[in-house]
Amino acid sequence: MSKTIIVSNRLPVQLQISEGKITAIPSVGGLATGMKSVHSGGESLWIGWSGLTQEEIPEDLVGDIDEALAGQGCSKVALSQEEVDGFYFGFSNRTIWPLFHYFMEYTEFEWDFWEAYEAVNRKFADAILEQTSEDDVVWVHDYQLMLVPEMLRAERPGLSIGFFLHIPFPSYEIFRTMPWRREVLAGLLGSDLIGFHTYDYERHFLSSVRRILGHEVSFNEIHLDDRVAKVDSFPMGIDYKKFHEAAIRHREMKPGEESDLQQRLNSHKASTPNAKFFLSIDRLDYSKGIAKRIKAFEYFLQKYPEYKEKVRLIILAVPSRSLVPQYQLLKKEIDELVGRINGEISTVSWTPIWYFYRSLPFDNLIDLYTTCDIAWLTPIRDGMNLVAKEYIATRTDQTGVLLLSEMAGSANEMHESLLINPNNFEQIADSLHQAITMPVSEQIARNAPMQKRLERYNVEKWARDFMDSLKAQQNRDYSQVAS
Ligand code: ADQ
Repeated sequence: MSKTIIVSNRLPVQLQISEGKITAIPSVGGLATGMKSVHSGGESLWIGWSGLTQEEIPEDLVGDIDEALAGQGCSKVALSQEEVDGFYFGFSNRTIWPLFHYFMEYTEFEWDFWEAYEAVNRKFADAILEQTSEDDVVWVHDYQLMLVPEMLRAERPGLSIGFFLHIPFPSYEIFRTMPWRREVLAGLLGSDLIGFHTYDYERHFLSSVRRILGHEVSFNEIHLDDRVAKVDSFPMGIDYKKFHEAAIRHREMKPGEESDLQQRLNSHKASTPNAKFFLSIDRLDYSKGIAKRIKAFEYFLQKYPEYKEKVRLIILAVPSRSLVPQYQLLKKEIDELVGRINGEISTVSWTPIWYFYRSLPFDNLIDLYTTCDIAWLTPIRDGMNLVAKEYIATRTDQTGVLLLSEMAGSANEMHESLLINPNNFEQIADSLHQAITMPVSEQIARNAPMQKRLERYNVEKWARDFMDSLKAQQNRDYSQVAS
């Protein structure tokens, strides 16, 4: 029987070892959250790195770990600290991530990083080949593994291979600056199907393939020597039901059942009845524009001083890639900005910014989504942005306002939100004012169609659409394509 192999840099569980015991903690992040509902039970195998380096795993626990992972349908690729440094903290997060998010000034082109990236992609490919037979379907995820499809194709030409990129694919002018542009494109073209969140990313990719590799491209198909690779957009959805139903349960909670966070939010709401809460949730990443958002908040209070003591910005930033220098600098910048602004404009009864630098349990996310009047999600670049979708899914009475960046992939599907350019402080300040004063009827009129769309195009449908398209591609008769 053919099986589906999901491949990603990180497995959907995180292993921690303490006092000789192994604990598996669910991972935070778009991919882990999204694919959870797809990877259920024994019909698929998920291959990836466990999050622990070989040096961190005591030899006598290797067997226990493999067994624990196998129980969850997972199999690990073992990586050394040196490999993780070069491949993950190096090429993935200091070359590809900034380049693909248009942060040229942060992009480092280091040969050592590239060599580590190639070697680790090879390790992944070998691990996949070991567990796969010719009639299996392999779905490779994201920018850390762009060479894997071609490595698999070279060894097993008949394999059905799909690839999905979770981040933007940049324009040709940006992409072509990379010394290894040909290798990366060739790596991706080992796939039968290459998926992106939006049509724009797809277009950028096709343009690079045509101009850099010179392949013939017709519509969304790339003609290779012996086969055709298809490119398409699959905007990723969320587990709508999970978020919506959690919000319904949250609404039905009786006093006393609420979390500490919810009680604190309630008491602040009660003390200032007309106050509005703005919510900002992201991984702490420069692409998310958190520092800019804080500066825009300061500007908003200068332009609309009547909102002093009546609004509060709640920032939840999840620690991320804290070994990469750029992220350490950003953390420092945000700490300082929050400290300065709170120091300058707080009053005895009002702290304008609440800042949490941590990952929160799911129930607390629901507390925040359901309590905050305005979600302010304005990344500078974002492949999709699932938080925007999660916020709308939890608004069971359909109130609430979403302020969303035009630069997020999700803006394509959420055009009823207040779309803003994250660099335009005037527009942001005016949109916040519009959000605060928006009549409930308008909030509902905007949110209702978005909810419907999110419910229909949920993460299961996303995965199904991708898999169906991959299977259709596999069954194509190339003799007809060639004629
Ligand atoms: P991310 O950059 O991680 O994902 P995003 O799409 O917003 O960004 O997903 C974040 C996920 O983490 C959400 O599901 C959210 O619920 C969860 N989360 C956020 N803050 C949390 C907290 N404090 N505690 C617990 N959970 C938290 C990448 C790309 C995105 C793309 C996704 C999926 O960068 O553009 O949308 O992959 O493809």
